[in-house]
Amino acid sequence: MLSLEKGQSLSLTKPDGSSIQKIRVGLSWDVASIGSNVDLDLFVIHKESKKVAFFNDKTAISGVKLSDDNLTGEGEGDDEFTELDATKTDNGDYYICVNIYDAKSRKQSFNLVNNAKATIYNSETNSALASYSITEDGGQNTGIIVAKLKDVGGSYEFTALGDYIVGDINEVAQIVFGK
Ligand SMILES: [Ca+2]
Repeated sequence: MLSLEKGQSLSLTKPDGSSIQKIRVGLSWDVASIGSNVDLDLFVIHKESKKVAFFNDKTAISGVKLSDDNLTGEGEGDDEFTELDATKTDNGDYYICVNIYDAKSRKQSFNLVNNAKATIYNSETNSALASYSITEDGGQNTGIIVAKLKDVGGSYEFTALGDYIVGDINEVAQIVFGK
């Protein structure tokens, strides 16, 4: 499987060059803390429409689905994922983000989280296309803008970002809207 570096882009096409219309991006992480759980939440922002799909409003963006909310990061494989359907999404930039739930009052940050990794799949065939490991130390940050999926008209281009930020979902959304 292809391993992407920060900033690297990939056109999501089949070997014959045709576009893959259904894409899944899964996120896995290990929690390093002893004691209280760290609840990471995957969410998706569509920059152009300023819509945000998150655990409390999973269907906010047409063509974007979210998995069930994993509260602890326990379990094998992807802990949370999103699926995008290029026949239903609009052109523009979809940002895949992750945030620590209630980080401020729980006094948690990404220094408690290890081995954050995004995997991109062809959702039609359930085959993994590429992965992106976020290797930097997360320090006191509470969120990551993991990647951008650009809908270029019926197909997607993936860009690995891995930008750490401090803020809750609303604050992350404001940062993305300003990009
Ligand atoms: Ca969660």
